[in-house]
Amino acid sequence: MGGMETTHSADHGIQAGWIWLNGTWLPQEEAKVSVLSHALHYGSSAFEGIRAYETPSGPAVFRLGDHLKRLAGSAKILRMELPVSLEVLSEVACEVVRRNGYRSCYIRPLLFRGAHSLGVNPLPVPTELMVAAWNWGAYLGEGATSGIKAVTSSWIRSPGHVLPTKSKAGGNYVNSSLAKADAVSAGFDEAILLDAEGYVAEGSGENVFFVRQGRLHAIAHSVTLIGITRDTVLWLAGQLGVPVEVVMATRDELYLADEVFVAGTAAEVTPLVSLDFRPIGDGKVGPVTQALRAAYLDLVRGRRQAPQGWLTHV
Ligand code: PPE
Repeated sequence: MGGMETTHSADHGIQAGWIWLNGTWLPQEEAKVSVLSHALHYGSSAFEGIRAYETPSGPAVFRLGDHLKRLAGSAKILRMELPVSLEVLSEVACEVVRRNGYRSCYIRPLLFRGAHSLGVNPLPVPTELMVAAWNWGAYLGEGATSGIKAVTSSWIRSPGHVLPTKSKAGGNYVNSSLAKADAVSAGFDEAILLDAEGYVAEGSGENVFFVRQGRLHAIAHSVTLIGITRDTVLWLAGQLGVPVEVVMATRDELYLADEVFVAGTAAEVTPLVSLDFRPIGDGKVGPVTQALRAAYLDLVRGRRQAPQGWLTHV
């Protein structure tokens, strides 16, 4: 810990190969937008983060339909129009995996207001759509298996009457980025943000869970993104016979928990071994987290029976 550069987070240099932009497949170097794009000036965009995994029957996208439904929801909240149907978008998401020859990858659809007119009013500006994919390893570094060190951020999760936290709006991520940058500069791997009332909200890019006396506690949605991984983890807990509660929690409830972990598409299931300089439990990855993480990785890789529609083979 200590230096400005110290972080377990991987260097996410992007090699995206073929990118789909407004209906055309382009090499990364040619997939460009104008510096006058509305989204660049005002954060008027919405995105998704989806993973495809290698399964015994070839690459498959995990919960593609649910991610695209959430993108449509983000668009609705932001009064943006999806330029193509979800069926077309679903096909493009599979094609971006095939065309780039990935066995597994991260898929990023991005809806954004392009270059038409500037000024805060977004309504005159048509929405554009891009889909790219790249290799994204462990989002939070080696800590994915050995556990990460997190810190409660001094940045507060934007309340729902400040920003629409149920949309994956580009602009919302100014909040996450501020928290993440401070955490990383202070030598931590991730930031946990509280809401305006002081309750635990979420990580900069994940939902938060904790375990106490064998019961899994998920944080209530309040001002958080409705995580698809969170939903998957709750389903898996049911499968594994782990009792579940959905709660509001203060930061000190996390200090007293036996286990704490964060979950998201990029982060998958990542254990916390310390929070705000306090070890979580005995400072090692706990058994419930371990079991859920293993079950999650089996599920996404087609090695555990998944509900209908969760795996889309490309
Ligand atoms: N909260 C936030 C703020 C968030 O960004 C994510 C995903 C989640 C919760 C979990 O959502 P889900 O992926 O549906 O389980 N964060 C995405 C972006 C990360 C990034 O750095 O970019 C992701 O994990 O893809």
